[in-house]
Amino acid sequence: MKIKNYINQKLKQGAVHVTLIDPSRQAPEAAGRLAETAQEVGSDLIFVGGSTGVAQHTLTETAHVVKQRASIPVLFFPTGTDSISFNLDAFLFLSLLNSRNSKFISGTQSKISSILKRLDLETLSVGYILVEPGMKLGEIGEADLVARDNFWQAIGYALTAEFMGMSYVFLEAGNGAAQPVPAGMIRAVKRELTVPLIVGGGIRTAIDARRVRQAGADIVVTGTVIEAAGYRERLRSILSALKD
Ligand code: 1GP
Repeated sequence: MKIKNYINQKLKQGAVHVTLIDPSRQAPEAAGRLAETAQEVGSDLIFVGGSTGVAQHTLTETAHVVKQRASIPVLFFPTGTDSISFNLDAFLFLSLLNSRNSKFISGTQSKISSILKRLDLETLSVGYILVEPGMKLGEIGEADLVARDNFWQAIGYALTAEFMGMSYVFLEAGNGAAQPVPAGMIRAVKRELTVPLIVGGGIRTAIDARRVRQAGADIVVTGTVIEAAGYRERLRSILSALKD
């Protein structure tokens, strides 16, 4: 419960920001520097993962270096990959609720749950919902994407997650999406939920971040924004939009 408590404490103070580090996008050392910068500008958590087809050794090494360089919690984010990291602070136990393939809903999870139990690794259960455009994650996860104007379907999945006892609901537009999940959808889902709402995908600017936050996102995830030059300033402005 250590990480969950940490997040709860942070949520009492306002929005929580997560920096997603994709191990396939840079060398482990560079990932370590990104983690350090993320922490320095005020990110609350780091997710490592989210890549399609990252080699196990790259993931393990990246996780190791990121953990060394950052003192904020680092969580494993297991989307679209068979590689797994057990050496972080907690494990996002994600179920892709709108997948057509049961492997992504509970199949893969059932193969690793005993290991997680034996390792005594903290798990955070997340109802993961892919919204258009979904990007590569939508393809790999064989998702029946929620249409951007179908607020009722988004609410339906989000409440399903809550009624199933999941700790978080995650509305995901996909890594590298041109736009975030629509503000109207976030607002509609947030109105019905009691568990914290995570929103990610396509959030690149302070304006995006503020819009998503004001619509009701409790936890905001950004990834791509750190993958180009000038990322420190961009991240800083996103953080100030979220924390002011
Ligand atoms: C994590 O997929 C997101 O939830 C990250 O998306 O890379 O578009 O920020 P971006």
